[in-house]
Amino acid sequence: LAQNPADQIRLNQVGFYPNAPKQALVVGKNYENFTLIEKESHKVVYKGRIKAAVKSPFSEKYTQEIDFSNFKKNGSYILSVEKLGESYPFEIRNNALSGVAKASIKGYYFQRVSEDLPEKYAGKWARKAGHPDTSVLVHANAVSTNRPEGTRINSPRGWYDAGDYNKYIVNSGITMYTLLSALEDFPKVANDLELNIPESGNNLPDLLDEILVNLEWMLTMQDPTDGGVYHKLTNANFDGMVMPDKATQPRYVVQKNTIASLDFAAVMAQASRILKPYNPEISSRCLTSAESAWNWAKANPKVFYRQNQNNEKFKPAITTGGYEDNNDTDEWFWASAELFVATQKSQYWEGIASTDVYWLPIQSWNSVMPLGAFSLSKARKTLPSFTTNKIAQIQNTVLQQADEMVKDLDKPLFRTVMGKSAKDFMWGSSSHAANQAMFLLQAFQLNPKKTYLEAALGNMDYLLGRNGVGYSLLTGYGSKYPMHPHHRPSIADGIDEPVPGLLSGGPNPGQQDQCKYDSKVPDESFSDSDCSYASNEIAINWNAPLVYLAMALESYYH
Ligand code: 9MR
Repeated sequence: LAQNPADQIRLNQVGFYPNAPKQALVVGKNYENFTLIEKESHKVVYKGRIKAAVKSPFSEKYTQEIDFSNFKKNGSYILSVEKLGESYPFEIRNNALSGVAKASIKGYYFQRVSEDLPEKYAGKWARKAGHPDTSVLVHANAVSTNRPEGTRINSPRGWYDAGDYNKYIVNSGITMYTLLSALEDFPKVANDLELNIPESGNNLPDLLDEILVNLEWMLTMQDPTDGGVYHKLTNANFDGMVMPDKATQPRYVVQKNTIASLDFAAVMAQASRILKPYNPEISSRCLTSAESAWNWAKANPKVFYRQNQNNEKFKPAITTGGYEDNNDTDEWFWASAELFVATQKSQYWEGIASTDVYWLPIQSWNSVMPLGAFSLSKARKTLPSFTTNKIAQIQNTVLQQADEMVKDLDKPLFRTVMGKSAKDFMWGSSSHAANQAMFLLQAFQLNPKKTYLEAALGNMDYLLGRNGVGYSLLTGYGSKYPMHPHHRPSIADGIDEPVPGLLSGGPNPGQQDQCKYDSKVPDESFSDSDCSYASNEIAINWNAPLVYLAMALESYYH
């Protein structure tokens, strides 16, 4: 079988920082020597031994590590493995990942709703505005006395969630948290990133301008008469594979519920804190909205969104993304944390004091306890002394888990935290890798151990090619990236290259779509085909931790 040697050398296909670890893997077990070659001159600039093979816990595959960390000279290079051949090219330079940071934020610009994307900003991916969302029906399952059946509301802008054209509050929750945190934690990097978006050149960082697009949409999803927040703004059914302006099905807001209201309250409270220095007026509007959403949740504490049950009672049936979540403990905790940090009112401390945080999952759209833990840890020095012990315990949990994550990193298949367990390969596994890294970076901010930072960098390498599929999972970046993501504009626009700066979901052995996969092995279960929504879609909550990670690395390693 003729194989491209570059596909057997798994490495970050974009770039390495001069003063950071530099590793690649070769798939196989008997390779011995490698050389580093300068791309232009084709001169050998460094030589080394390839390490002993590690067997995959998931298959019969072996990988061997190549380490060239000691080589620190800026330039463009390729690795050559004796008896195999050459890798894809990559760079070593300061700001090695600034392109990735910029592109992953610009990805949100390409997801904008209700707005033309002119060539000036969107290049060959220019397109017409889709979904004005100026006349959105209140669905039968969402009517109230103040908004009776037939009511229409104005809820424009925001970002399309993913490869589909709907807008979901729950998923906007963690997405906005993550982007706002990137702005809060790395303001200097944010200031330096020029995205070429319509707002570029105003006084705000482009990242903040982009965040405001979705923040303003979120604010319209709150019923001003009672503070409750709708679950999503959606079609009844997913659109066909058409451009946004050709997708004209009626739009609805559906059922206000507890979890959506709490996610909203958390984001708005966090935004009120972070936006204060930039725009005091929006900041105070966010806080008012946060508190009224919280009050709605208090008065309606167990209203869960259940799409199928709703469909039995209300027409039209809604069949788009569910984002259903059965457990509200973490949303209460997160909203309490953000509201307490923003106001220091004791009513918000109760939910924190009564929650044990002896263990934290990796954050995801339906698992937001860590977000509250991170915000409390960050704010600890500004909070009253009665909070000290509790927050110390929470911080301890973050640090202990980070210590667990970085243990024995010379043993897993990709020598990364990502992939230590087969469970890492779920729907949207790429975001899991980025979220693990973000978790480690929270630990790094609490206790600057190099191993945390280096492990976060390792997960970035995973995302950009040191993985089981040999793709850089970010469209437009690296030599081999997904060409056919499940992303309606990329499918319908007639342009070969997909819209750039979007993170593919990545390997998912669940294979919940009906597409052709070449492998069932967890780390290889990926299909670069546009039918594969289970392994090759893109989503706003997947790009966000990549933005955070890229900005963090730019900040620490620049
Ligand atoms: O990211 C979501 C994943 O965790 C779920 O397992 C999956 C199935 O419910 O849905 C994913 O979210 C999708 C959403 O429902 C609709 N827009 C596209 C999202 C990414 O696939």
